[in-house]
Amino acid sequence: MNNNFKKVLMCLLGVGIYISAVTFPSKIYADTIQKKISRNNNDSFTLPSSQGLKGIHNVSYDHYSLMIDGKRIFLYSGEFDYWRLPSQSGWMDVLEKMKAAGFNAVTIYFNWGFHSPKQGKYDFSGIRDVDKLLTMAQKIGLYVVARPGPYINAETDGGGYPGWLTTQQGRARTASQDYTAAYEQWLSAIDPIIEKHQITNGGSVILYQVENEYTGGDALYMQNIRDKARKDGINVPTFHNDKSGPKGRWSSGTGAPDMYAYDSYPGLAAIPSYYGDPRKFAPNSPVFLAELGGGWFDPWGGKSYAILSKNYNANYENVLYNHVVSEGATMMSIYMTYGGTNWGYLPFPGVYSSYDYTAAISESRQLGSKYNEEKLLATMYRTLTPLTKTDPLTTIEAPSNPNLLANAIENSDTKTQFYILRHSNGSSISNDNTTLKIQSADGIYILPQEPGTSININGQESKFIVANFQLGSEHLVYSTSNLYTYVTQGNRDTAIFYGGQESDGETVLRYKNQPKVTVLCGNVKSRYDSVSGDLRLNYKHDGSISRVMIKDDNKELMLLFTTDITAQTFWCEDTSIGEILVRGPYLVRSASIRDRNKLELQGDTDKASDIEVFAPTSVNEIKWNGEKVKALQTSYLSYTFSLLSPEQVLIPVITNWKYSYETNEAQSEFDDSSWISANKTTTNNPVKPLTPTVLYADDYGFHHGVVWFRGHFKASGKETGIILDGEGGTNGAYAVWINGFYLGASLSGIKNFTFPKNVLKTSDDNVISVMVQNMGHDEDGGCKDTHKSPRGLVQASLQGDTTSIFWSIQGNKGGETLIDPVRGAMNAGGLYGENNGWTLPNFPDKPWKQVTLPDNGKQRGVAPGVSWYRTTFKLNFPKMSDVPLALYIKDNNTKNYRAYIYVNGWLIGQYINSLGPQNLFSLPSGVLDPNGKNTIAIAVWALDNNSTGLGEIILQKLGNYSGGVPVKMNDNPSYKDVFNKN
Ligand code: IPT
Repeated sequence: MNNNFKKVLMCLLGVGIYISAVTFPSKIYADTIQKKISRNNNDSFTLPSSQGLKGIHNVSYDHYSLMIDGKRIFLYSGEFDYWRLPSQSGWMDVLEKMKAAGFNAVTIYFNWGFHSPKQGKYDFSGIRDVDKLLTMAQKIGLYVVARPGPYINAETDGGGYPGWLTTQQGRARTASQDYTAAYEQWLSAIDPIIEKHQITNGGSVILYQVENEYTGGDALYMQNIRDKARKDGINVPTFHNDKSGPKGRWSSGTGAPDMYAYDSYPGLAAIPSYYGDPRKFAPNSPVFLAELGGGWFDPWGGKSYAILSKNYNANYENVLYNHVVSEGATMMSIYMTYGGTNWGYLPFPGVYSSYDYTAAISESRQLGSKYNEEKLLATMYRTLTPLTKTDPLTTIEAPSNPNLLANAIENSDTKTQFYILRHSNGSSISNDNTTLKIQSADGIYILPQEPGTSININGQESKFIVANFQLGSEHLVYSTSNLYTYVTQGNRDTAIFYGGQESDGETVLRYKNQPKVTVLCGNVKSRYDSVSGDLRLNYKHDGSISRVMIKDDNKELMLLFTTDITAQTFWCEDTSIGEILVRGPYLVRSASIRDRNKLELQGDTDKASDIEVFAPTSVNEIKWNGEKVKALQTSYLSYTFSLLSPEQVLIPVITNWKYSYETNEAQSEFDDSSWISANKTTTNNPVKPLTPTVLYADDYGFHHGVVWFRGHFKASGKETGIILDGEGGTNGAYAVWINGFYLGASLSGIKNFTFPKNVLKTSDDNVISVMVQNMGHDEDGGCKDTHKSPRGLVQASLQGDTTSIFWSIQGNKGGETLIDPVRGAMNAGGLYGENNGWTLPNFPDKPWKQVTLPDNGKQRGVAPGVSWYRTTFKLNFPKMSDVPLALYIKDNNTKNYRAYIYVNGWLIGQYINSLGPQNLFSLPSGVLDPNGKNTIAIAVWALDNNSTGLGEIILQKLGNYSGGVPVKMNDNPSYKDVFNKN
């Protein structure tokens, strides 16, 4: 073992460990509890605790911050939209992970279309049970920022509007009569649920958003949503989300909600300096980012989230968020914090099934570097309570290095100062050293004082320098390290400071009398100046943890200096006896105290892990996930124990595929007599059809997935072809047959299809079959009714003669009256297989043909159109494990086919082989049974002769964690249940 490594190890484990299964006299630190409730700095406090939120509270705000019961909070929220995770246990997992990272709130869009298959019908059951979701958030201890629209945007079908709303005459997002009646109906359904969960009624909802990025001019519309909310009992503050930077829309006058808020997605462009601007036109609101970019979405044919995450990375977040705070923001919500999956027909045409967004918590609920970074930031913002009441500090001198920029803010009561340093070009990755002059109540200093050292900004990062701050019982003059957090246990405070690998650190504290400084571990120089009372510590940040104990009278301060990466291995958990620190595991979900001195930790591990716990010395037993551990006490006054690596799991190879062709609708003998006659001659749609009757799917109650048209005509014999305009939205496609003969396919738009010789039956019935794929409804971001862009056929004219065609239409079985309400509107498409239960568990596929994958359809003589592949596989994962799985489609992208992937009857992904980029589909547990039989059904739509068949299908393990949230399976109706077969 080399010496350096030995040192690191010793520093991590503590020298002179004395072994004892923890049993020592239990002292009760009652005073600790009192102290925790109000951190001694100002009047802020850190509700909600991990013990959940209880009681009735009120919400107010001023120019500086939001207040709960008059106490200021820094709102660090994250967007999590439940409808992109069809699993209640998944919700629990995501919310616990947010709480564990230090988020104190969750922001939720409520999606109207997700709950309403039909006008007047609203469903809040199962995966739509938002009452349960809000109860979960409260129990976990998260405030909720509620955003029920009615319009939400969010890259989802119609921007959150239900399909049936596209048939209205009145313009959406205005005060038009029919639209008003419709959205009031939605609010009457959702508001009472939100109302009940308001913090003012004993829940945890603290804010309510009115509309979303409304750039239309209808003030009465905006006013009415707010009035309606008030009528429905919403009494927490309302706000709006102004579009793309602080433009001041709806900050005052008719239609203005209580507070002003806006969104900002600077992306990779220069970081704007507008964050404090709302103070000019909304002087009574705190600086509130209702959405602050935590990544970005990827379109069909896009780069892929793997590539995007290289740019929207942890460093990007570090620089952007600290900058936003440096301009006075005290309320922010990171969009997205968990993006999830556009399962079913949730996406608008611009996005594919994964909505990972490069968010802190990945689509498969996994944690990586962005999560870890956000944990550092969220915890710091919460720890630095004086951040909740600051004004800009305008007297600041520029840093000595001109490549760098410093912003400063100061608390107007405590005079605590925050200097935020970064490269003036936010995405610069150069290494720069500087000094910085500061002037606080403690004096004037040039940082750092230690000769030969400097403040290092290495690469894309920022420094958050705190000065004149009450750190527990002690006074921090300043530190050039970032403060992660501190905890108070009895008469001891423990604080963690960090900086980049090998960067210089200087921390100065003030003591009346020279304290006793003991460097327990690492290389830390200390010097005391008896004139100023300054105790200055100098060190370098490295991967080991330098530990310094400072004793003064009977107070102790333990300082831990380390790197950002090592700091990220710490978890800060609130318990009834104060906050504790846990270092080492992949995740600590929660900590609690039982019987006064027994510590119970809940968490996840991804490998064998050495754990260190900083807890009050009263603790005499530690349990990890319910199991007592052998804890040792270290010479650093902490406890250590080890956890084993997760059990290995076996992932089955998927075989035994069954195959069947469908596309029955294309055959001339197909009986379409039960179909709806497409005979409407008028439509409210602003786009007027070029056909004698209306051929818009939505006008006939078919809002999602594929619709089929069959057009009958008596041929004169002169017809030479047909011009069609099939509209499924961007990236949509349609396919055409005449009398069962395949004419070809086209992307959304106009195409001329020529009839080959001898397919027409003169003076007889001929049938044109058209299959149109709906990629979802457009959003209505511009308030132009664009969600009404037609889906279906806009034009259909025979060439060569003026022969009339009589059309009928078929979409998802039952239309707005769902045959499978459990899985809901977003799971209901109109393929033959979808309408006949081929997607469902236990569908009798015995008679189907056996095939192996990859399947070369052409070799087998398969015609273009739709084929299905079905199989089952079993899983049997260990108890208390979380093994995220994904389904990988492996094929070359030259083939022109599209696929719908069903798992246990849930459409978990749409695939376009020629477009990509997605070929890995996350399988949410709850949909997937980790301990049972699972059914896969894949519909493959080949758009040409050479593209039939399917590539390889591989089940992939994305991770293996011990811990997790026990999976509660969704209601999962089988073929028999849905089709009443027995
Ligand atoms: C902002 C929307 O409010 C949100 O719903 C979502 O669409 C997000 O953008 C992008 O993912 S729109 C803003 C970027 C103009």
